[in-house]
Amino acid sequence: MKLVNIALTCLICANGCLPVFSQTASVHQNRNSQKNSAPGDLNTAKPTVIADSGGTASDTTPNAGPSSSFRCGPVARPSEVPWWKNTVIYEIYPRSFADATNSGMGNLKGITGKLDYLADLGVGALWLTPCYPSPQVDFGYDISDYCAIAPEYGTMADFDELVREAKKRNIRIIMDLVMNHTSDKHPWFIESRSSKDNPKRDWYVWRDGKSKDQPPNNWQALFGHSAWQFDPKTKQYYYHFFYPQQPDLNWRNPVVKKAMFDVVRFWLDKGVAGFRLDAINTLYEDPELKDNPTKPGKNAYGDPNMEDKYNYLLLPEIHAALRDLRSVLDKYPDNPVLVGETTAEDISRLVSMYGRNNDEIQLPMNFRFAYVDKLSAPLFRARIAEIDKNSADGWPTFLYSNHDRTRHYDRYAAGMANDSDTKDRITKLLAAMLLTVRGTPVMYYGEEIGMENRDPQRLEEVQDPIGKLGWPKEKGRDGERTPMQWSADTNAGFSTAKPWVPVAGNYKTHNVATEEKYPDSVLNFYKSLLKLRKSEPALREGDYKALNTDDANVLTYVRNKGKDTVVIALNMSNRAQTVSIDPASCNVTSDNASVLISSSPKVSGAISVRKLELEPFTAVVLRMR
Ligand SMILES: [Ca+2]
Repeated sequence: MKLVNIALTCLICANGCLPVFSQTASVHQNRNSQKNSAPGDLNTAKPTVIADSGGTASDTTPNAGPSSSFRCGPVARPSEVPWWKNTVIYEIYPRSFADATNSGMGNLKGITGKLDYLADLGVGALWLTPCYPSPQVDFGYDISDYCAIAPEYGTMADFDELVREAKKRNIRIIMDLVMNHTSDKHPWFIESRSSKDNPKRDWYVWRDGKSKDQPPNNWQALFGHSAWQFDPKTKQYYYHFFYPQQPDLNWRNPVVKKAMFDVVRFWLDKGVAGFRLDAINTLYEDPELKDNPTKPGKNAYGDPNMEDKYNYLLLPEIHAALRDLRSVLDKYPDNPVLVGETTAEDISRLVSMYGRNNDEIQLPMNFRFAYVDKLSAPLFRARIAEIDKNSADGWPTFLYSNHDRTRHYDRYAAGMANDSDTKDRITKLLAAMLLTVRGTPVMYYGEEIGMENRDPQRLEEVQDPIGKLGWPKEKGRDGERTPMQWSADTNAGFSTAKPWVPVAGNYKTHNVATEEKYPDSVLNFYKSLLKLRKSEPALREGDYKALNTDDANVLTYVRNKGKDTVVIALNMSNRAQTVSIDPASCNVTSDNASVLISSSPKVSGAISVRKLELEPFTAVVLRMR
């Protein structure tokens, strides 16, 4: 799968004083989804779950509720283990999660109505993709008011209720923050484009053309064609890394930075627990506007391939901006967190996002892990190793899927399986890795029930501008944004009205109501893992050590904290495998183990790790005795 970084946008405040954010998302151009697979029976691979009594979860106290006292509170000192190391983040695409008003689109009241489900599932923080007022050119990532709620999603009172009700269930709220750009309908930009001498002219990136009818340079927008838009009124071009309706803010103007940080305070004062930073790589551009190097061939939009060297690099300026942003958060109690949509190109850039003194982004999302494009024990082993012992001593953050990325239920089965039984086995295997490796997992709504992708079938169906521009080569991102599958009823129980995009094909078998009834469902496997994670300190805080590192088929590792030793073995192949683990490699003397969780009923009870037999795509979690 060829992956390309894309940007999405969203905005926060409307009233002159507040800032704008822009968000960049990672998007793929070629998809391997198995979307046409026929829905099958719910999994037949019975997971064995042996409840193990244990300690208590340390992820207990959510961010304090709305309170104006936050603003001038004492500087927060990190507790021994900040909450964001022990939690599991769950990404919600508000438009598709739950529709409380039967409008065909999701809304905040819908999310609030599902908090009991989310608490029962066991996640601790909800990252909401943008729900600010927006013309929806890029589905919320083009923000026209950073400090309000889009009417289609509800009211600020609805948001306050969501924060309040979530807190009662020990769940925090993380907002999406789009700092790179605003909507062209944001009052800031309307002022900026009104005249060359407007006070907000320098809030955006305006330049003269290189010559008549020639933009300032050859930079291309991520969503196709020139990144410069000519404005006839003032006869200058403005810069947009994403759509023309998403003008980039000028982060070299300190007033812009101040305005955006005011937005951050606005939401922290409302009790949010942090921000997911959109498209953070795009914040700064080369001040000399040097042309980017071109490469052979053309992209999905018909433009020359190009290396976005001078408008996408992590220019040094980004680190100072992130440190300043972090210092705003650190003045609030309960360790507010920054989650970053960061670069995947190389590990050093990812690690740099933690900051030299761990003073920038606490949780830069690891897209190098998410971009592993096949079930491969060596590849995943390498991607885990490079971040587990990183030079910044940063805390790892893992994910597979999001609103820009084909659902992994389809991705990893591509080329191997088209039946739901095998896909369920693979998705359980991946769940076991995500929830037992050292770091903070980020789940995408619906992955816990095995939601599949549903790409548009015809151009007329496409909602996502990327799909409209790139059809048919690029079908856009509608396929991973389909309505949450709550039941086998019409529209998957999401809404009685026609949903804004069709539900995915496997909703009859893969939905919350049905899966809750089956002990062996994907949903109940996730729940068991999330519960185990809370009760096993080794899984949350223990060291990570890879075992059997030459094994090409089975990823095996041990997590250890004090006397608590847990071994995880994941057969990533389509053949049965036998694994032999040396107890000494786990710092224990006995080869006796008890099965905590297995995705196969054939591995259960007390066993020896000297000879561990694993069926295809089987995951086991063992406690060493
Ligand atoms: Ca920018």
